[in-house]
Amino acid sequence: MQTIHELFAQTAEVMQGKPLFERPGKPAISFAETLVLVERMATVLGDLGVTVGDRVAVQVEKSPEAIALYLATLQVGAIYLPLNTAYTGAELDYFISDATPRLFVCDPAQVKAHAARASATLAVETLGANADGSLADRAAKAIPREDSVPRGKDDPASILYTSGTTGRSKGAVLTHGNLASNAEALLECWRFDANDRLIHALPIFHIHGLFVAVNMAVVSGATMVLLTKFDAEEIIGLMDRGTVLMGVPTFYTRLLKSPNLTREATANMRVFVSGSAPLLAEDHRAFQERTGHMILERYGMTETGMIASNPYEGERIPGAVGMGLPGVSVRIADRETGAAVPTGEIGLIEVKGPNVFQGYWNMPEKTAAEFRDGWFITGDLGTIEADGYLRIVGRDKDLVISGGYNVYPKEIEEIIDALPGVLESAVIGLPHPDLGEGVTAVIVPKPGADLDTDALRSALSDKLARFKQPKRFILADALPRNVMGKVQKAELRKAHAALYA
Ligand code: MLC
Ligand code: AMP
Repeated sequence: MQTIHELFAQTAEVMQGKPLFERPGKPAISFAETLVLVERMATVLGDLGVTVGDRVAVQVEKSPEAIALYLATLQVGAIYLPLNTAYTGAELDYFISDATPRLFVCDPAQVKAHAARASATLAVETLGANADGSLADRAAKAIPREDSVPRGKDDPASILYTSGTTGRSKGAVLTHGNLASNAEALLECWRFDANDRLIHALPIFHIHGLFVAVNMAVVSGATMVLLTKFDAEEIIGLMDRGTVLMGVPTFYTRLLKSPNLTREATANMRVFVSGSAPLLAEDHRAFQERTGHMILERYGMTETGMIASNPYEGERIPGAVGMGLPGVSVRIADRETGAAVPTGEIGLIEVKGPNVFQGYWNMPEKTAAEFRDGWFITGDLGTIEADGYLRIVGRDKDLVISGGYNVYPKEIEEIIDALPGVLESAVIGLPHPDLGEGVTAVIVPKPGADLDTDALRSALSDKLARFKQPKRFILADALPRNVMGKVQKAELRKAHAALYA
């Protein structure tokens, strides 16, 4: 098999001077230039002692150099570990102690906070959004390394942390085979090729922005218009030369708010892809009415990459996520017995295929618990109707998805419960007009305690990334429980459904 790095290098030889990266107000960077940058970074990684199987942890702003670092990590056979730029120092401590990386790359502005992490086994370097930082300086002087370390399909390429419903975050280990097979399936499915210009406004520390968007572009020879953050007007302005946009549902909710989103503005666009969270059927219909484009919704997960997609040709159904990608099998299983359920009935969505991850880093029991007869249990509830389309109807796992970011209530509840004056808490997702779901904490104070929501908010600020912090706090006398003593979150969601309306 060929790795994503090898596929990129091969494409770069063909594409040569064609732009891979375009950025507003900055010069374009071609495939050939990027290839040299990747090869220089590969030399630097070697100089820093990074060898096969070492982890390279990266918490940097989005830039072509950050993507080059990702590709260089694959080239030298190391394992790429991207981290959300919103993570706090406390959150980083855990990822670094669990993954024991050989190298940690952070933003130059953060180096003071992280310099003390450096040790005989961990190098700390910096990389900024403007090709600055110690790693960029080293790369500028390095001699390009052309050879790549041969890797097989089962060799690990990346670790992405995803929180669990119990306890600590788990590092999902994705292999070279996972990444390459998924990119190839998506290229075929969405007819994506070197003629495309992808408007890239997603972060590059999750599978959506990195293993879907970036991998597809670097392998196919497409050009990416790299934007540092989502800005509806900027994106609409770029559509006259763009062909593809990939986004979370919040992108589409926000685009629809602009009067400039019109049929004319989107005339050059070929396809709008949505995923990472449920797209509202009303947004789907409104987008079609306004632009004439049917958004193409797909379904994926960190542990599996992309699983299913509505067809490029053929009917795209609002509220459905389509069929399994080429080579990917999807089934609906009974929650208790694991037996396949009859057509149209609700059960757990389970997945098998070359896209499914190898397991959680150093957690064999947790890995085993999420597989049944070779099928990976997604924790999502769905149906496959007689039309063959998969529809996601809910979640068996306790998870909130806010603006496309996953937030695990358990992690937040544990931190809130440890605060003075708190008896217990329940964190829930409530319908939110912009983010899909708004993270909300229902808190029961200890008898006699006088809880102040501002104090609660500031107590969480250095412990949790901003997107995980509750948007609202609700004080309650007690939490609703069933006869087994389990907190009834569905009841809480019903009682407070209109909080953000
Ligand atoms: C930002 N904030 C959020 C947030 N994003 N809060 C909750 N949920 C979010 N998703 C915070 C900011 O820190 C800020 O806090 C405040 O909210 C307002 O910020 P903003 O300027 O409105 O946010 P913006 O930068 O516009 O970001 C919103 C967004 C972004 C939706 C564009 O969150 C985003 O890019 N989401 C994409 C996530 C993603 O890539 N998911 C893919 C996962 S892969 P304050 O208080 O400081 O002002 C996956 C698998 C699959 O799930 O299938 O793809
Ligand atoms: P993550 O763990 O961040 O990879 O998030 C994966 C989860 O996002 C899935 O298990 C689903 O719950 C959710 N998800 C992804 N795509 C969709 C979609 N199109 N519709 C509904 N939920 C989705």
